[in-house]
Amino acid sequence: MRLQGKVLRLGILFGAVSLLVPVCAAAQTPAAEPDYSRIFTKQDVMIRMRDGVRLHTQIYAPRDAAQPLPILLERTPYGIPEDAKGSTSKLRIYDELIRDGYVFVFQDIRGRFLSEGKFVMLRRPRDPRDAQAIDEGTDTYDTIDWLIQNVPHNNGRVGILGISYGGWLTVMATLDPHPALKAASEQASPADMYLGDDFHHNGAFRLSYGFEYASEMETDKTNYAFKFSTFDTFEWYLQNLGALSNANSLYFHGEIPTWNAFVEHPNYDAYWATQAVPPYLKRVTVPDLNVAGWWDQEDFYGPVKIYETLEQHDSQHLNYLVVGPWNHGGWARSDGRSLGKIDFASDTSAYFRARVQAPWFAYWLKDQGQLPFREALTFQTGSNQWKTYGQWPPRERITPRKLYLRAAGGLSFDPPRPEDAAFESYLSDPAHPVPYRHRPIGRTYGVPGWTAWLVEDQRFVHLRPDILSFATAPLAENVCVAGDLVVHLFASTSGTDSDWIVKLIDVYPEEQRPDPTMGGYQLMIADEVLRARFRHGFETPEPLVADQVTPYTIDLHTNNHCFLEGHRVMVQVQSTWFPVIDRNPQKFVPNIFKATDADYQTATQRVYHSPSYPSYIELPVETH
Ligand code: PG9
Repeated sequence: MRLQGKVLRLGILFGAVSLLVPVCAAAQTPAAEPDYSRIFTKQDVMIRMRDGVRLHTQIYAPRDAAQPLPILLERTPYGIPEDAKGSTSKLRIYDELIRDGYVFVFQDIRGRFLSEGKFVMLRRPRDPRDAQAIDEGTDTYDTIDWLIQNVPHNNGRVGILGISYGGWLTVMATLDPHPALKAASEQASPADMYLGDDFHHNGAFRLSYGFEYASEMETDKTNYAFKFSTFDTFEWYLQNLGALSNANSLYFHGEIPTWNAFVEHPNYDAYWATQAVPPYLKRVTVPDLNVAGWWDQEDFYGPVKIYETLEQHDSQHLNYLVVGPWNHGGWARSDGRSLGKIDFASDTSAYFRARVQAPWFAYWLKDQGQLPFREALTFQTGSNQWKTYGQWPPRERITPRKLYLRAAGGLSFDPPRPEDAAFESYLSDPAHPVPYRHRPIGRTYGVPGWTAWLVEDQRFVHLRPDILSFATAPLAENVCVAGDLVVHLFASTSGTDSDWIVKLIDVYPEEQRPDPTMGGYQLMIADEVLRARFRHGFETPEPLVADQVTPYTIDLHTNNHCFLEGHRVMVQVQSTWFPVIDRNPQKFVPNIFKATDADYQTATQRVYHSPSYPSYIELPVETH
C-alpha cells in the first residue's frame, strides 16, 4: 500500500472524524488500549447486497455472552483501522456499551476501503417506485437482514449509531428501516450541505472544508490528504489558489465530482434540495437519540434540524435531543471536562456515554432500565449544568429580548437614541481577509487547530480595523439564554455583493483565578455568515444596490448559555472569515465559483444602529 499522502482518520479510532494522521503514526498502539482479541471473537465477511455488490464487514461478538445479545451497527466511509492485535480500534469509543454486552458490527460503505461498488457523496435516497434502486438505506437493510440470520446468539434486535457521515448513514437507515432495527442514534449528521453544515453556510462556501474533504473522499478509495505546498493554508488559499475558478484549472482538473458539483450548483437548486435530509423525514420510524455539540466545527445545524423536523411527526414520543459542550464528535472521546481553554467543571462526555447513551440503547435493545431523560437534555454552558426540558426550544419561562448594537461600540437592551451616531464603518479587503483562527492555519485534518477553533479567544482579531465590536457593560446579573438566537442587521456596502459575519461573544471579567490569562477572554457562543446575494432566498441570488441600507436576518441557531454576572456580552461584525469561508468578490458575479482574480474588490461597509435602522440580536432569555 502506498503510504505517502495517505491518511488515516484518527477520528475513526475515536468515533469522531476530526483528525487525520499518517498511517504509519496511527499504527502505533497506545499502551492503554485493551486487548479486544481477548474480549471478542472477530469475523471478517463480505456481505452481498441486493444488486450483487459486496460490502466489507467486521463482526465482534463477546466471547463470554451468557444470553443472546443485540447488535450495534456502525457504517463508515473512513475505513475500519486495526490495532496491533488485529481488532479494530473503533471499539475504543464504546467502553460503556462493551461493558453492557453487544455484538459490534463495522462496515465499509459502498465504494470505500475494502467494499465493492461505487462511492457517491451523500448518495440521495432512492425513488421508492424503482424496485431495482439501491441506496444507503437498502445497503443497511440488506446488512441487517444478513446479520440477524447469520450472527450466532443475536437477540433479533439491532441498533445503529454513528457520528457525522456515520450519523447521516444512521438517518438513511431509519427512512425505510429493517423490522429488526429497534433504536438509532444520529450524532452530528449533516442535514443540509447548502444551508448549514460542512460545505456551505447560508450559501457562503466553506472553502477549506469543501476543498479538502472533496479531494480526501474522491481521489481514491481511502482517505487522501491534499498536498499543500505551505504549512499555513491561509497563505496557500490566498496565494496559490486565489479565485475559486483556479481550483479546477490548477489542481483538480475536473476529476473531483463533488467539487464539480459546487461549481455547477452555486445556488440552492434541486441538487441541494434533493440531497438535504429534512424532506425525507416524514415519519419517526424508530426511537432516535439526536446528539449535537455546541461548538461542533462541522455539523451543528444538522442534528438540531433533524430533531426539529422529526419532532413534527413524533406522535409516539420516540425522538430525543442531547446537546453538550462539545466539538465535532467530542462526546465519543475523552472525558469532556474541557474544550480548548474552556473548563466545564465536570466530565461531560463521560457522563453522556455512561448515563445517556448506554442506558438509551439498553432500554430499547435489552428492555433494561429507564430512559435517561424525557425529551431534551442540554448542557447549559456558563453555569455548567445539565438541564432537561419537555420541549426544545423551551417556551416556558422564556422572554424574547432585543440586545441592540449602539453607537461607540455599545451593546444594550435599550434601543438606539436619535442623537447618537447612526452607523460605524470599515473597509473590507478580500486581498487581506480576516483569518478565522490564528495563523498558521494548518490543513483541516491531521494537525492541531481545527477541532477547537470555535472556542479560540477572539482577541486574536479584536480591534482589527475591518471588524466592528459592540459590547455591554459588565452584567449586573446572569443573563441566560435557552432557545433560538436571531440577528437583525441593517447594513450597507459600497459593493454589489457582500458577506456579513456575526459573532456573539462572552467576555470574561479581568480577574481570573487560577489562570490570569483568561482575564478578558472572548469566548464565541454563536456565529454565522450570510451571503448577501441570498438575503431574499437561496434559489436566486440578487445583487445589492451599492450604499443602500439593507435589512438582513441571520439565524444564529439554538443555544443554552449563561452570561454570568460581571461578564460582558459582545457582538463582532466582519465581512471575511478566511479560509473557512471563501472570499466574496464584493462585486456581484453570477457564479462565484467562476469568478476570476480580477473580480475581487474592496468595499466600504456600514453597520447601522440608529432608531430607523436598529440592528439587534433577539435573545430567548430565561426568566425566574
Ligand atoms: N463532517 C464530515 C462530513 C459528513 C458528511 C459529509 C461530509 C463531511 C464528517 O466528519 O464525517
